Amino acid sequence: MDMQESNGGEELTLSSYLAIEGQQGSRVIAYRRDTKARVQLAKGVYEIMQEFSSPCSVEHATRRLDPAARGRAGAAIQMLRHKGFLVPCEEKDRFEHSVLRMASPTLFQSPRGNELAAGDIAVIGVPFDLGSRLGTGSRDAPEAIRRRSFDHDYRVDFSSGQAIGWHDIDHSRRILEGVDIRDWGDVAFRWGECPAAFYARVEQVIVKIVQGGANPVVIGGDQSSTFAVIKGLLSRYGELAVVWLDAHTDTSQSGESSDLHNGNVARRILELDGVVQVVQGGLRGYSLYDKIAQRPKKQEIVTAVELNKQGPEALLRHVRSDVPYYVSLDIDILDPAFAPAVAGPIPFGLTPGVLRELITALDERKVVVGFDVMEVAPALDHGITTVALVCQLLLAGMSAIASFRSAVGKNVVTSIIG
Ligand SMILES: [Mn+2]
Repeated sequence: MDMQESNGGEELTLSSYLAIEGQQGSRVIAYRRDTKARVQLAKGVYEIMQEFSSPCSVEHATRRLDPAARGRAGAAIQMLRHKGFLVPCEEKDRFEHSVLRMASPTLFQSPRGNELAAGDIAVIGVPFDLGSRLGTGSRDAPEAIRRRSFDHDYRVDFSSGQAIGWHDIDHSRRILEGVDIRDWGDVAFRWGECPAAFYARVEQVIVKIVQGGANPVVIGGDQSSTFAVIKGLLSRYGELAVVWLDAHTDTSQSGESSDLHNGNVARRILELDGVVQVVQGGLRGYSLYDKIAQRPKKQEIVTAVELNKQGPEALLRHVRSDVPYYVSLDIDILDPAFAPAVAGPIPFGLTPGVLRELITALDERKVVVGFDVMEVAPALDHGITTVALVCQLLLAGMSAIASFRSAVGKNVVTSIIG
């Protein structure tokens, strides 16, 4: 393991959430109370961890070890960092005063991320639903989804420190292998502040994520925040196209033109100069006016019937290969029978299988630079029907981002920043 990679000069210390549970034979059981990550540590690894009882740089700790133990130290420290057992000293204070709040547990029990350790894919929660015209409740989604996500816990190979990913049975492939997923926590929301202040913070976090070389996965909240996410991404990519998966077009003209809510957010996004195209899929049902006839040139619409009948190709034929895509998923694209946890259910929706095949088809195109799942209102769920589904959709979306990253190569992505 290259010591440069783990930033040898930085001081690390033991997480304050660390608990040593006991010993099993020659192994020590370590547990993180917040993320519920439990790891069996070989005695040698445990001894390396103890070097950080008081803050210490990796270089310094390694030097204090037996020469025989030094060779394995890099990989062991990397693994301890991934699991969050070792944390940078300044991390605790930074979160206190920052735009983010720590999430506990993290999504898939992945390690925490921040500006110094952005990861490849950065997860953020947006527990905000004051932009919803239909009803509140999606503010609870980030926590509910993270809590449910333990079914698919993020694991790293013990010796290499690399993520082992997940096996996709239906497509006989391994996804997200070696991909560093980091949960940055929730964008901080303060009661009483004006929504614009919150959206500004969302944008700021996205800018930090892309500056760190990572790509974002966002868990809403209502879909109004997607506007801020896209503005943040434009700071890096300059031009973006959007796949908007939703039962509604979200292009309402009512109210002040400067307003932002989940009923007009797609129109506000269409108005952004850097957005070259918005392909909307999933529209259906009866509405007062014809939403398709009077649409701007860069808005494409694919109905739920077309998607259910023709599959992903109905939407994919509009997707270009020369521009990066952001995928925004309003969970009400699904039929309410499958995803009941929505404020505005509309029948005749997509089946989960069709939605997943659509995301997988986008994955194959290698164009997805960011992904969100919005509008899940856990209080309306039937048990865990919707949140369990969302956990799997998040894996599919992350895989699409990883495919883009591996196709472009990390260095090339960096050069896009300029
Ligand atoms: Mn929507």
